[in-house]
Amino acid sequence: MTSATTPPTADPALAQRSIDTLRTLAIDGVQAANSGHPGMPMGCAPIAYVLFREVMRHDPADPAWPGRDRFVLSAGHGSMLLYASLHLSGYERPTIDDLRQFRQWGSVTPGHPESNDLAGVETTTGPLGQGFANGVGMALAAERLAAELDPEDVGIVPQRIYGIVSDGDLMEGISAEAASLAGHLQLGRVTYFYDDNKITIDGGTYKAFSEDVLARFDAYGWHTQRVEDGNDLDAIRAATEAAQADPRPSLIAVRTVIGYGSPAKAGTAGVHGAPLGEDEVAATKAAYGWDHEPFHVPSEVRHDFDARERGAEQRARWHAAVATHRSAHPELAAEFDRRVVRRELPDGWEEALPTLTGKDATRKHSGAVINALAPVLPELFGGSADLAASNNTDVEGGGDFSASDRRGRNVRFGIREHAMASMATGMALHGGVLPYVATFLIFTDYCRPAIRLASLMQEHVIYVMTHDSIGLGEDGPTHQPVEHLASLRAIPGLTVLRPADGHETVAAWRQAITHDGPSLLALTRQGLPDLGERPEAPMDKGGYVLRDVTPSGVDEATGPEVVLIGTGSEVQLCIEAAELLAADGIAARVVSMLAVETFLSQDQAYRDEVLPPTLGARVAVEAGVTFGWERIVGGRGRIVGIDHFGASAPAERIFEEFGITGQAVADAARASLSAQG
Ligand SMILES: Cc1ncc(C[n+]2csc(CCOP(=O)(O)OP(=O)(O)O)c2C)c(N)n1
Ligand SMILES: [Mg+2]
Repeated sequence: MTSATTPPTADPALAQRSIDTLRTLAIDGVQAANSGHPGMPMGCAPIAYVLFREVMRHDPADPAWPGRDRFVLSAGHGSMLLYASLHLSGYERPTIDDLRQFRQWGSVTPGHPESNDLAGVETTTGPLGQGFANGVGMALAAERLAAELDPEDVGIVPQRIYGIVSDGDLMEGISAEAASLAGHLQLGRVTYFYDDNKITIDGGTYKAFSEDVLARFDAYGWHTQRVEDGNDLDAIRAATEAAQADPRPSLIAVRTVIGYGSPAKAGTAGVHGAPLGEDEVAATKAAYGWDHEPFHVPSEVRHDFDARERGAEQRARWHAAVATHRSAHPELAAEFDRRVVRRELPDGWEEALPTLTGKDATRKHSGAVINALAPVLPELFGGSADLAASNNTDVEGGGDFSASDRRGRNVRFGIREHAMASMATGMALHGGVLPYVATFLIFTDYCRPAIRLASLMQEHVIYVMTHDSIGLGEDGPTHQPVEHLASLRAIPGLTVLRPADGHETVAAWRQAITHDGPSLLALTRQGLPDLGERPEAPMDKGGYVLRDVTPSGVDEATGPEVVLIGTGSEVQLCIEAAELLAADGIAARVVSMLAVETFLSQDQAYRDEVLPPTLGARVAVEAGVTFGWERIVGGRGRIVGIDHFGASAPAERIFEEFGITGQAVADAARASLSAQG
């Protein structure tokens, strides 16, 4: 794993002008937008210069080249630093006009970097700490991929992960989780520069942050260094080289000055997140010896910074390594091509999907799916936050991924849900692996910021969340999710799947694997009955008619009078209720709503077929808050749910006490029928 570095420019004055160009572009972008964060780019410009100009292997002509180094701006508020660096490196976008459009409607230069807007932005950042953990996930994916597909280290996975992290990033708990795991797993591809400027929004870090950060990272098993002067390019270069040479992940604390160069504002919180103002812009540019119109890029700076020629060479070297690898290991090369270059699933993988019958917990069915798919989908790579046996996520016989075994299939994330979820996003962004991560559904609260960002980015992550209701029983209300399904469904772009038996669990996994976005599986602890063989295709529509139950003596063609809609463990209650109703001569339809979002995205005709508009009598049942089900049941409908916390007792008793029963569903159906106009 070598990092080709480009020699520094021979003229230190030119390097200085390049750095000042980064600074002035950031100043001008923020000034033009009349909002944004100039201070961090002004302080960190030398770090970005050394990284983009000398250290990183990247090619502006092919920003997604798989062997490139990844740059993560964890302190996403410093977005103009990234945009200016990409521009000066020679990326097609952002253009100078794009920089002028900073933070404007429809621009590729939004307030915080968004990975889907602009090539070269490796991940969407802004919520502090997330980028830190994303980068650790990228390194994890790279390690596994290299061990799996490049056993002789020919160099087809040479990438390293560089990042800039701020005080805020290192105060956030998620970075502690991710750093702890990165140290434990010795993810030496990670090199983070800590923007040690001793300032946050509320003022000096002395107010709230006084630990010895490097001692903390030493204790995590990181290689740590200090650069005393953030403008000392040679010191930054030397620290980078030392970081590359060390097998541990690296943190380089660089003593910087926020708003460097601003006579009135440097070193103060005032320059963190507000334009300098015209007078101070002028004073700052004078201090740099900069006498140009806004957004000016001197031609010699363009030439100095331009990464295209060396990027093309670096990429050519990578292609040569890929060719060497291909002749030595054609099968591994084909696999690399499929997973990393084409990013496709293997032909025929679906044939490995099992048929799961019989009564069992959906978490167990899910474990069976994972193990059936593991041999045919080697990219499926993940694990649990210390609940593997409960979540049923282990690939049996797959071994553990560890510092000494990079081929291990199961990741032991430890009790670090937040970092786990964020690392999964990084793994997906990296490519070549299809990450799945697991914990109890209740602890999606600990994952939520990362799930939200994965949804914003539409990254392909599978969350396996078990123990999905009061049905987990004795552990009680601290462990029983109530509001979680509703709150997860409220996240745009996240598909929440709650299968009702083995057949639906298989369908849910198939959908999660084929859907190029995040999916969350909500699975039971308790056993659920097999609802019978049935075609799979309707399950893909999210909600479908499971059964129409017609009372004896009634013509089937008459159709149902009431629709009972359930998810997961409550679908069986709908069937029970339908039978009770049938005994009273009422025809009921049972709809299984495997994924509400997917159902709602179907065309009107299909939705009307499942839920005929003429049928106002409807009941939805789910062992969680009723919030959101109004959308499905409408004004005359009834909702059977739990709008309060759970309780500690055997599961059956809790369902009974809280009125989540077939009888309650049948009663609600009668109430809905009589409420009809
Ligand atoms: C999780 C999260 N909390 C709060 C914020 C709002 N915020 C943006 S930057 C920042 C802290 C600024 O301090 P630092 O990270 O040191 O950046 P600097 O001011 O040095 O650029 C805060 C609180 C955020 N972006 N993310
Ligand atoms: Mg700071």
